[in-house]
Amino acid sequence: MQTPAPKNHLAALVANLDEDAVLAQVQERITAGDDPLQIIEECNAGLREVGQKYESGEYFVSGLIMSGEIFREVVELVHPLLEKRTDSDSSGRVLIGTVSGDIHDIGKNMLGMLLSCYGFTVIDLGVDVPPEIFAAKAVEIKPDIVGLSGLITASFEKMKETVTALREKATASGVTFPIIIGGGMIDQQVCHYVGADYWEQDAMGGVRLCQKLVNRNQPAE
Ligand code: B12
Repeated sequence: MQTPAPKNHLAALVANLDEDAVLAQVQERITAGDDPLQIIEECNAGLREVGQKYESGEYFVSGLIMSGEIFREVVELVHPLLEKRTDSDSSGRVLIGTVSGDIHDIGKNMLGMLLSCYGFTVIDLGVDVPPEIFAAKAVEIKPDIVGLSGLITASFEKMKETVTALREKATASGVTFPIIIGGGMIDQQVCHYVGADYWEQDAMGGVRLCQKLVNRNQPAE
């Protein structure tokens, strides 16, 4: 269990869903020249606390949706600074989407926003994406990494179908990319079952994994 941050800290303001105070502090810190990624990390800590409050029954679904909205607004403020720091395609391209039959997208959107904050180009196929669309887009776009999101038990089967379709189409077209999966109930066992290469518990872990995978593909200097 994470220790809650002091009241006026950014993480605590996010955890308390204090939208105005969050945006005011972010704006102040941007003006003061604070590191934008530090701001994102603190907001991410606040989001984890929101998740815990939901699990403990203190927050309802509306709280989760609200926190996603606050995070989106923070990213909007911080993003221009990050764009200045990274050349547009420097970190690689990640194709993401929520698998067929599943419409949950708060977590996927967070992953997409965080990836773009860290300089990745994100192509988001949205929710309820059929396996054949995922596969066709992957072959067309040739991403460095494909990320599948799924929150409901029924998604496991669809993830398996999507991974199979991605691999078949990629092999036939001579394209390669690692497949990572994520979402609330994903673990090593699910990863093994669906045949993905990697899994991650949270979006920040997903960013770190993508950084590792892309660096592995860089030619040695
Ligand atoms: C919000 C929510 C909804 C909202 C979704 C709004 C939206 N736009 O997404 C609404 C109300 C629409 C909804 C609908 C339904 N829901 Co719902 N929902 C939830 C809830 C409460 C929170 C999910 C969420 O957004 N969490 C916050 C985000 C930030 O967390 P996250 O998604 O896990 O993402 C994090 C990580 O997992 C990771 N991540 C996510 N994706 C990926 C991908 C990659 C590649 C990586 C690296 C990381 C990553 O990054 C995020 C940040 O760290 C969960 C309960 C829960 N505890 O998860 C139930 C839950 C997922 N829902 C559930 C169900 C059953 C449904 C419905 C079927 C209900 C119904 N009877 O109609 C429908 C689904 C319809 C469908 N076909 O999809 C069940 C699933 C149970 C099961 N075993 O299948 C849950 C677990 C609730 C429960 N305890 O019963 N839901």
